[in-house]
Amino acid sequence: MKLTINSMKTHLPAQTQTGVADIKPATPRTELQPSTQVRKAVFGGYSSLRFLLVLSLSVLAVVPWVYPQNQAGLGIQLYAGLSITGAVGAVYAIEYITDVAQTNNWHCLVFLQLPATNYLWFDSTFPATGRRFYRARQQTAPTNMVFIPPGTFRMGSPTNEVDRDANEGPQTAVTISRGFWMGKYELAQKDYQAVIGSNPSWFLGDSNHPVEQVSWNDATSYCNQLTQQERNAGRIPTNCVYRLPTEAEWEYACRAWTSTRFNYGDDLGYTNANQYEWDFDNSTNQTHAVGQKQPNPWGLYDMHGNVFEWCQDWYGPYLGGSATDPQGPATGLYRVHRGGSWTYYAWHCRSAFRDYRLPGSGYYSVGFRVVLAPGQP
Ligand SMILES: [Ca+2]
Repeated sequence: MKLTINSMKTHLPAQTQTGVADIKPATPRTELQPSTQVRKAVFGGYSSLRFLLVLSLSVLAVVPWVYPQNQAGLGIQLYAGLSITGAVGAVYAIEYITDVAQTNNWHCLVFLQLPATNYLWFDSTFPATGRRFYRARQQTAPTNMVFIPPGTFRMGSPTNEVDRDANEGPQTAVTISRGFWMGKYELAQKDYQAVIGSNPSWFLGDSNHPVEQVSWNDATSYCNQLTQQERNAGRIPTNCVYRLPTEAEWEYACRAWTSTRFNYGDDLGYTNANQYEWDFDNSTNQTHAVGQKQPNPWGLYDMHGNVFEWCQDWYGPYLGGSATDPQGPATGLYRVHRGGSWTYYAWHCRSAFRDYRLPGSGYYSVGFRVVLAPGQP
């Protein structure tokens, strides 16, 4: 594949070797802020990393999370990617447009957690032809959400796991290819009420309890309304969505790179369960305010117990082998919910335990938590 660059010459900084581009910054230059740096790049297609080392134009800019896009500098780079300089662990929204005249049409591709102070990111979704102009905007953590990094894990339980169910296998090697934000807590009644205007929960009195008796349809409707609300307020990147986690995302986040029965260990005698979960043995037959037990290694609370959590997927058997970003069956009768609940014994709150119900009905043992992730590019 040939990189297509039209016209022009530029005045190159001394440390660069070449640079030709027909792209100019879309808006006037502004002052850089020291805390965030953003580069834009444009390139016309590539077929190998070696070929990437040809040419690009990059624009240094500062674009905090909710600010309008502004830019702040111009430099020529020798790679067709996006070079980001920032603090290790900071999360950036990588966005692109295809037309610099349409700066209100940025599409979010990925949330990137910076692995090094200087990091070169490549767009693996780049089409065979065309152009993309990129920017990276540093994000502050959305309220009560934690960043879940991409990675690979073994979904399901091994056949020798104590108290496992048959539908937890065959284990599948799953890659979660893109990072996402996930609710630190099960969605509380007060949060549901704030968006929907009503509270269907059975256990009323403390709005910090998880919302329940929400059907899968109610949960997805909540996510859609929250997405619209936050987009209108400019608080989330363009085309990013709040949604339910896929079943794979849920288990990946629950496990937090653990492979034990629970994300705090195997606990074969269930002697430590009380520290981490509300289950039938300690719940006194009710839900409890979210976040009262110990979190998992990534800071997520109540992944074991309290209420089950609706997932995006239809229920179906695991396929084994390997999969990237699995979405579950294309259709089905039941929707998956995960994590066990106050109505179930501790062994049903294991990381691999699966359960499912009809999506049109609400249940007092089932709630949900949301994720924030890029939508369709
Ligand atoms: Ca739960």
